[in-house]
Amino acid sequence: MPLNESLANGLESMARLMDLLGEDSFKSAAHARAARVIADLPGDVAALASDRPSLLALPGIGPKMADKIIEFVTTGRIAEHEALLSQVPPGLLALLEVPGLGPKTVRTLWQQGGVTNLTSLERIIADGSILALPRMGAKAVEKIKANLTFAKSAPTRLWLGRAWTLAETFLARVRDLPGVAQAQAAGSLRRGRDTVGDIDLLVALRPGYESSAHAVGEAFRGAPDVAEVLAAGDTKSSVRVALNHDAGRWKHADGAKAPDHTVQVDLRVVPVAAWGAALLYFTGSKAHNIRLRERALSKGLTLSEWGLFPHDGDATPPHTRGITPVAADTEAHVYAALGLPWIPPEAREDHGETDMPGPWALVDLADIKAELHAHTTASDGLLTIRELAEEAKRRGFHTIAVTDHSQSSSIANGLKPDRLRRHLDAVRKANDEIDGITILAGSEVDILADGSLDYDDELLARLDIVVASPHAALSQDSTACTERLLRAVRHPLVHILGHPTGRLINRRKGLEPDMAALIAAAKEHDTALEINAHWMRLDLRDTHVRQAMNAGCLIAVNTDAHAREDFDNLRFGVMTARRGWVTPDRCLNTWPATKLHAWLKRKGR
Ligand code: DGT
Ligand code: CA
Ligand code: CA
Ligand code: ZN
Repeated sequence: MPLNESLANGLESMARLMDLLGEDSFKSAAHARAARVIADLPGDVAALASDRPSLLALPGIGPKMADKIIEFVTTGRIAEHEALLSQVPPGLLALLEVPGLGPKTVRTLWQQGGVTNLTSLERIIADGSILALPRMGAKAVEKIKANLTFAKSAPTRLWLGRAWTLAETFLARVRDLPGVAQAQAAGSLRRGRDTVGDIDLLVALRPGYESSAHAVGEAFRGAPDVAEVLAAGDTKSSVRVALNHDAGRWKHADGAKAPDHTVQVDLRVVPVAAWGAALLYFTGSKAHNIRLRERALSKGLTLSEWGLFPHDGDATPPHTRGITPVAADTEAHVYAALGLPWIPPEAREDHGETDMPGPWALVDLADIKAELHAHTTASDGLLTIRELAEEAKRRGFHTIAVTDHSQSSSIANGLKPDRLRRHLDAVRKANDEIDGITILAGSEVDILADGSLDYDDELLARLDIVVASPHAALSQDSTACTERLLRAVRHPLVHILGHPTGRLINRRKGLEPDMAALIAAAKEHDTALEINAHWMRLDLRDTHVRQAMNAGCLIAVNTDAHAREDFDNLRFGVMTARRGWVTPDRCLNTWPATKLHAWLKRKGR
């Protein structure tokens, strides 16, 4: 829904600009909130805008906001937004993208230090004049410097979640064309890597439809946002796509329409008879492919993207000589002919997967029956307890945990103890009233810098579930953060360690604890480690998940839902779990309700 998205971006941008201009923080917060409400609308905002009362019925939309929304829908712009933009140097907005630079700091740098862009910021750091500004001690400046370096060296690999959505829009354009038997993503996207270098798509045509390749290529290259066509053959196309900045919940809308990221999308069109071999080849990884080719040779066979053929020593490729392949149509057939079970794409990294006897039974999206980390309007979520529960039920879950933020997370409207007590009552009441799902009363409690928790034990003991997560002090050194996280993992009332490192992909590194120590403690104290499924987080990351699996730990895959569509991120968490070879028995979210609830009750008691 592009109109909703551009309106939400516009309102979010207005909030940012107001912060930069030092305007009333309630006003800016109202715009940020309205942006999220619009972004979360299930329907088209244009329809709503023609009916003012229904617009006013939305949470957080007052008469003035309604006017702005109507203005945008009818004229495509908001005059106030443009007025705000004209007051702020455009280069300043890019500064907000630097991790650790909030609107307040950027405002000080601008108003008092004359900074208008990255270059002038670097200049006042280099000549030391930044130190004369308020709250700019040597330590704070060091941190800005480090973040600037990080921001500039940030890899251009694209987030898994963004790549997935983009791939879907391309696939949808070709999937239903005549003769198309298969259309699927391959490459690192199919393997579920947390970021992708480019997007590889594969289409198979039915026999007799070879000429359809032309139409497929045209539809592919005609996709919206294609900035450049790099290759335009019938069986091979390549384009460059311009992406507008959208970091979801961490979006720093910059108002500007200029894209800040481009990504290449490759398309191959193959005959359906070679689908399996082609999909296998283009899924990779390269290292996995090489392993399979070696295995083929050792069996007197040769493997290519065209199929698995007898190795006859002829240098001309067998598929061009009309030789019948031993296997080519499905991946399973190719693997079987190599004496292997079908290997899940997420495990194809040459990390020992070809030594496994199989069959593989990794955790699957359909296995997930519980969400154990979610926020409501009580803190920074968009859904009420009831809405959250209904959404979870609709998704087929037997359990949803309400885990709003704790008191120290003040920007996320964390709950003070007395407010938490009342919230717990409300959750328990909702649980009594709503059938078909268990609503757990919990908290996402902050792990403070010293490893203590943000509520006392008496209060924590009243909760059905405690997810303990680090949110602040994320540049702590490795020794300090290991101690900090260990304290939380050992705490008898903690069930799950939430997003353990606090990293935001392409944004901030997060903590770098001694993972082996953390994993050993998690195993010893029966504390589950979370894979936060948001594609900006994917934290734990795949390699740590594999370590945790090897050590016998329990894993939780949670979406950390703040809005309805956040539940869709679950697949990215599951892919990360599969990359760590997580089996359903070790993933809390797949357990039957009775087993899960018993485990939660047993812990710490
Ligand atoms: P990326 O795009 O950097 O995130 O990683 P991939 O794995 O998607 O790599 P990409 O896009 O270069 O190639 C897609 C797949 O095609 C790759 O996973 C395996 C296959 N492939 C590409 N080049 C080679 C090659 O030189 N040898 C072999 N065996 N396979 C290759
Ligand atoms: Ca790729
Ligand atoms: Ca590629
Ligand atoms: Zn959190």
